[in-house]
Amino acid sequence: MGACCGKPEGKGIKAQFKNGSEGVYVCVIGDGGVGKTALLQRHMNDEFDAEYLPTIFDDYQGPMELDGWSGSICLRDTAGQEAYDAINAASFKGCHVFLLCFAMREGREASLQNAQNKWHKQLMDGGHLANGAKIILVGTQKDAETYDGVDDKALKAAEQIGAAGYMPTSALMPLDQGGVPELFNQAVRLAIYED
Ligand SMILES: Nc1nc2c(ncn2[C@@H]2O[C@H](COP(=O)(O)OP(=O)(O)OP(=O)(O)O)[C@@H](O)[C@H]2O)c(=O)[nH]1
Ligand SMILES: [Mg+2]
Repeated sequence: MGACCGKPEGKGIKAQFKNGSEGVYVCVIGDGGVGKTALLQRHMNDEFDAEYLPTIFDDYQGPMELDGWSGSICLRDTAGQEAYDAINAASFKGCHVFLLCFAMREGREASLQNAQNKWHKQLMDGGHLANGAKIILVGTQKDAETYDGVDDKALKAAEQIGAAGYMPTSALMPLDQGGVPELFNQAVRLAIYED
């Protein structure tokens, strides 16, 4: 298993995404403070904000071009805080790809357990994976001091939940080092290409 990277060989674009007819919906989910909004900010604006402002929900829409395909992409930012579970469920609806985030930082081990138990369970229980939606397990904050065996644990978790792959990232690092463009490109590819 691996989620990286580049245009897949010999696969066509799904009919629903041809000619830009349907937009690609990508949703970031996971515990509060792991860095979901920071990933989106790095991806969209090439910016990083050290200040933590918890999200309730946010939607970003824009054009996207990849591998000669052009269409639109909608990025849905969700809340890690439990008080917003009901709003989150509305954001999960109809998404093609879930970026299921946990923090690789020392001291945030529980965020990987929650990715596997709490967040994946919410996707399953809500039927959000029923239409063939895909998951990438995303490690965030790889620039920080990380805990022992984080990559092995993440790979195992990714396999157990049937994720398409595991990608470690950093929103703090420059675009060409943090794995963020690769992550969003891979998310779009998972959505648009035939399996
Ligand atoms: N060092 C480092 N810090 C990060 C990174 N990503 C996010 N942070 C910091 O972690 C804190 C939380 O980031 P957010 O992106 O707001 O977290 P979130 O997952 O969106 O949190 P909620 O909206 O509450 O669910 C902020 O202070 C960020 O600056 C990263 O890649 N590296
Ligand atoms: Mg946020």
